[in-house]
Amino acid sequence: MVRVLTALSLVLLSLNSIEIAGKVVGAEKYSRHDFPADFVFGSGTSAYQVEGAANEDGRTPTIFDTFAHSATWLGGNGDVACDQYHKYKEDVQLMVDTGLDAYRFSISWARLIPNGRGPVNPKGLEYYNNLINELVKHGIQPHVTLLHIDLPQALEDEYGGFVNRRIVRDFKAYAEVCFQEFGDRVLHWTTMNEGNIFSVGGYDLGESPPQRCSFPFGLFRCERGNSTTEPYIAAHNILLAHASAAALYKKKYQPKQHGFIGFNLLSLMFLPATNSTADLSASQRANEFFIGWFMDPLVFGDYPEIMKRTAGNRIPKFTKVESRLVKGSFDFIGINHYATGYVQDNPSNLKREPRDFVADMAVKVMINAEDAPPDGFPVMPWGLQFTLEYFKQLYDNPPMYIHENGQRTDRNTTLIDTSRVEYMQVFIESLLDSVRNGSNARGYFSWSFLDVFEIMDGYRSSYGLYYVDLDDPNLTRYPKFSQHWYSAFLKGASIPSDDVIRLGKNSDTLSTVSF
Ligand code: IFM
Repeated sequence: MVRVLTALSLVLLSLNSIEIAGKVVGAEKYSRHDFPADFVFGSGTSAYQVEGAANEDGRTPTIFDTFAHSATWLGGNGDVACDQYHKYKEDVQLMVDTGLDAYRFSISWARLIPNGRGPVNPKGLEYYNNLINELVKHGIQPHVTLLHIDLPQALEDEYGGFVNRRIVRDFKAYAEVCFQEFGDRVLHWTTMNEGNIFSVGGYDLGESPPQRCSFPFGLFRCERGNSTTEPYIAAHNILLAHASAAALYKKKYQPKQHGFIGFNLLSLMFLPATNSTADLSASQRANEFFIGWFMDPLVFGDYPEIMKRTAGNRIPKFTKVESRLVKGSFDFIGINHYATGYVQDNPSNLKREPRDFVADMAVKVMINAEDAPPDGFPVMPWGLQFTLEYFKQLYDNPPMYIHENGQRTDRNTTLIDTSRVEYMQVFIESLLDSVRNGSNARGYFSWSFLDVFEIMDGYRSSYGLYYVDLDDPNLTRYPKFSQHWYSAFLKGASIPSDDVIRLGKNSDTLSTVSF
């Protein structure tokens, strides 16, 4: 606790030197050449959100399919999505046009090994080999996530997926197929996307796959689950599954393939709503629950003391063997960063019985609505600096990739997404500030390359560099202003640049497409 208090105060102190509220962002010119020469810039998607072909060539349903088909408020599903399964060559060409160094995508476990266990599906193998080969042929690095939400439904049905320890063995076997088949060309592996929000959203709030929760905690009525224990159990099994796959990779594949393996978290970092001691310690507690939950075991081999004390026997204990397995089981950390929250102390939550993960945090979370555009997260680029500084000071500055960052807007508005350009411009500038300040960040991936099927609002929202016309049977992709901007940046333009702005605004493609 003392370690955390001291370190967090240091983080806040170091940020005080940045004029947080009044910082004039986007004011300084920079280019990609200000980043280290091997710094990677890319963009990303995930299998269920982009591939489509849900019922083709032997793929079986996943918990994401089940969720999308039952969550009527989403107004759609990923059955077809952007049809990248059939259009991957076209998409890789768009990546080349954009000038991406790397493409972050995920493998669909249920496409490669239908039902999660057993024989490999030759068609699935062929698809990922084709995609990877196409990327490599064009000099684009594949950064691959093994599991981005879409656990095979068969494993959920058979034994409850991540609430059962059996998932560890099945995940490791699936990972081994990937290392064996693709590891000669894939050098960056991430085992799991957003382990923390997957555990809270899927097992406490029940708002995302696999939609498990229990009354009175879930945001929705769940058919099964236990919000008081399952977020902790799922997280524990996620850590063990990750660490088992990482141990296998490091022992058997890394020596000959020379790649890297990491874990990914959503960094919704929390700051104190006021400068009262209670709120300061509440924000520290919230970060320990949200980030320390995974990072402490990964770096130190055990959960934060405050979590163990508060959750008691609801949080699993690491055996000595497990602790050794998990500790140090990563080469890098992937960070998805969109927003920063403020928290107030809320000790009355601790008087509740029973309690879920959220009540255990004993905070009230607020997103600063004043900074937010009408349809998106607040633009708080220094929140990314805070995140990187936090990881630097508390976790010994591990190699980090910003795996996701981007702006949510409504979908069918305009291709001139100036606000997204401004968003990317200030976040990349903030990243540069962090790198100059000693952060071990190694890369940045915009979310998302295309407008994909979004987990919270289907096809109503958009984060993409390319708009996908869903009314057109060809699902034609149209570059947005943000694609022009990012492309110019990737090709070496100085940012901000009037030329780049003009390029976007005058582009023929941009001005001829209307909604
Ligand atoms: O689309 C999601 C992605 O699957 C996980 N991170 C957040 C993105 C935006 O909502």
